[in-house]
Amino acid sequence: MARLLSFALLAVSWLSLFGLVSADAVNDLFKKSKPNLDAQLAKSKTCTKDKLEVRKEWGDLSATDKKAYIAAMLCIMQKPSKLDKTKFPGAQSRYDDFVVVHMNQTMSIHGTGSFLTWHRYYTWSFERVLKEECGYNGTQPYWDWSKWSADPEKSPIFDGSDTSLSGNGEKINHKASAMTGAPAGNGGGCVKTGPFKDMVVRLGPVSPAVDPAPPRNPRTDGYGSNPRCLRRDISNYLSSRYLRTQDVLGLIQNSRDLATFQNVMQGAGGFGGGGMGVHSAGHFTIAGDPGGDFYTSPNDPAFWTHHGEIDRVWTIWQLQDINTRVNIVSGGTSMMGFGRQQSLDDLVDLGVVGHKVYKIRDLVSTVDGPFCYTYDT
Ligand SMILES: *[C@@H]1O[C@H](CO)[C@@H](O)[C@H](O)[C@H]1NC(C)=O
Ligand SMILES: *[C@@H]1O[C@H](CO)[C@@H](O)[C@H](O)[C@H]1NC(C)=O
Ligand SMILES: [Cu+2]
Repeated sequence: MARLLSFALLAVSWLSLFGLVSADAVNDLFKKSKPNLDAQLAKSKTCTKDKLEVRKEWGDLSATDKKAYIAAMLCIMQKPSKLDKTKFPGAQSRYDDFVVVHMNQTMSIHGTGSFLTWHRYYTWSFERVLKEECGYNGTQPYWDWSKWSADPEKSPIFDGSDTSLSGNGEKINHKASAMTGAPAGNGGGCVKTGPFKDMVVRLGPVSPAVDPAPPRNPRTDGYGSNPRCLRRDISNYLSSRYLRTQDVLGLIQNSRDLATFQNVMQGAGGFGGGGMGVHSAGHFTIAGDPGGDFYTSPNDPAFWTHHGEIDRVWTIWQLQDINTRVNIVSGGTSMMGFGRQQSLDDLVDLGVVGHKVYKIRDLVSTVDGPFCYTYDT
């Protein structure tokens, strides 16, 4: 009996050592915590089960649903900006408004206490604008990185079909990324396939991380109009190392507190030393311009599915213990922990793309405050 038990334990540790976790492991964790979602709903002041919206993985949407999301995104790219044209000449569409708001606040929303809540509200606001200004009926889809981590170019998000968010950039000769150390990917040039092949990127660059460098913006703040193509440099180099099921599972299971969770998620070093957090790994799997630019990354149409997944992973982490993991904030007001510690009463203001200024405490739960959504399992 004891021998059997130790054999079983040995088998388990070998399995995790080799990363042979079930592909459904993260989903299983989510399923097991569903009673906690019900408990959250029972306490919610604003959201009820019958109003609850469900966000799905891109690959699980029907072709019709995918096309509706794509059409709504193309629609807000045609609607006029609500920003002052003299201050933000590069912001010509409603979509661009989102990019400007992210550029403007970049230094206070990454590596800070507001990172998770800010990006939750930001992604939700994008979904809301698609609905309210372009008649979209669906929810914000997410990119389950792990499902496609072996070959992201084959994923339904990046396969270049008319139900994708466009494919890789054209393959051009270029240097390895100075930012991540990843070798040159399979693209690097302009995206020439799928619904966003004719998209015009105008804002930035601000901190370009691609070779060859994009043309410089006419203004030092990056808000000038700098029309150019959408570029990507997708490869499996980062995804096959840092976005596998065991990477996401490890992030959720090994992060005992919020500071650890958000630092590892965004950090240079994952658990087990070295490596890269899932947040950076996702962004630099898309890479290119603006995808690999810290400031202007929302200008790539795949940004929202990436941040949908960031939000989903945080949601699953929160649901493991709703008494200690929801009503909290951790981190400072400026990047890398400088500035004062943030509090739940700090404000999150999305300007022209938000509909209200919220406190961080209003944005910590997906089923309270302005939110009433969850993720499929
Ligand atoms: C940029 O940020 C400042 C300070 O947070 C804010 O006052 C201003 O309204 C922001 N501008 C835009 C366009 O979001
Ligand atoms: C959204 O749903 C409404 C009501 O069901 C319908 O009338 C409308 O055509 C739908 N819009 C889109 C873009 O599918
Ligand atoms: Cu961001």
